[in-house]
Amino acid sequence: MTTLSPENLATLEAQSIELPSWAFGNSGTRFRVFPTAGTPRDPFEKIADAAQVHAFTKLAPSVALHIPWDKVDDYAALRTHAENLGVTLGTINSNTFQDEDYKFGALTHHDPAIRRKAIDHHLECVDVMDATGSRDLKIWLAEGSNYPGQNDMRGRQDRLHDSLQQIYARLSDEQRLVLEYKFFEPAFYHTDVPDWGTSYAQVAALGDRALVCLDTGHHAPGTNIEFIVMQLLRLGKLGSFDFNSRFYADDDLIVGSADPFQLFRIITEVIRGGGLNNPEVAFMLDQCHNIEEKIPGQIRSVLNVQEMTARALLIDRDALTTAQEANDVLAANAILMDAFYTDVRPALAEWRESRGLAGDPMAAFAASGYQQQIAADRVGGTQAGWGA
Ligand code: RM4
Ligand code: MN
Repeated sequence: MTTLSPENLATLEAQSIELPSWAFGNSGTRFRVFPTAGTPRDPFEKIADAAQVHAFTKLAPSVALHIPWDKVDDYAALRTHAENLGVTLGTINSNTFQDEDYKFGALTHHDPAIRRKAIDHHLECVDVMDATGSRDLKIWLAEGSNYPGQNDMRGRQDRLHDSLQQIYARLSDEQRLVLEYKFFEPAFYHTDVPDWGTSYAQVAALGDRALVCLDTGHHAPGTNIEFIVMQLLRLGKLGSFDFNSRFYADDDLIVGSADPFQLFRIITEVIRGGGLNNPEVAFMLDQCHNIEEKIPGQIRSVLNVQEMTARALLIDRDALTTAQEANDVLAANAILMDAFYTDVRPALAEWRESRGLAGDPMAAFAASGYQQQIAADRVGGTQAGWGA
């Protein structure tokens, strides 16, 4: 059996992955949202489900919230509830993609009243962050146009800068703004923050506490995502990951399911660039479980990240550098592939048991009875963003 060195195990023990509250709600495609038994009825129940993932894996100590989906009257109570369950509240996600007023833009809108409303929504998100103790405000904008000539792209970029500046000015010294990019959808002709370069240009103009969020599902097919990871780390501007995987568009499938090798390559660059277990680089999931069970879906996800991290830690860096500098193409590639093809699952299971965890968290959760309990207790829950 492959063994993991004490140094590698210490690294793995320190790993933490933030869960998205929305992963626990019902979601679907634009065709149908299939409900599941036991779906949370409010944000408190979403946190309870997320805490299960952490209890069985010790990998997911925080939960990201989405406003207004996770709006509550008393954020201090939500925070205490989370802490009592052994997790904390993490990144606050703004939402300017479901309001009639934002049909033609929000932070980029040419109408000052609508732009003001969108900025105010973000200021309200920072109020929430103050109450929840969250560090990061994550902004993803559904803004753009569908037809050439529809909008003045330059004007929108200028207004975006102004809007972001007003939001950034509201942050405390400990808080950060992360700007997520996505190459298309819901707009199909142009998107206002389509790529890492645009996100970088916008956040660089704000200051040190503004960084880029890289969602692994937000690139054109064939994009070398690990190159972008390398570059953002090199520039000190990689603030966070939204992990998920995709076959076609923004599929939001379980991370590492569509292309485990891509996840391995990304984590390899994270390690190379000093981004692993670095508080400056948040690991988060951004996924939806449309047809599979949600809590096991999240458990599978964090285990996939852990497994690929363990494999990437196995790369013999010294041998790799030697091979690279000797221009030994095949040897260098073989060193990487040896690590990738190593099955670390038995070693991870043994290590989990040595820490008092179940060797197989998926099986342990299934045997715990939690799923049956929530299916019986929670009737009519839809807590989700879409089609609820
Ligand atoms: C977007 C984007 C955001 C997420 C929403 C739900 O596509 O990835 O990160 O907050 O979906
Ligand atoms: Mn995302």
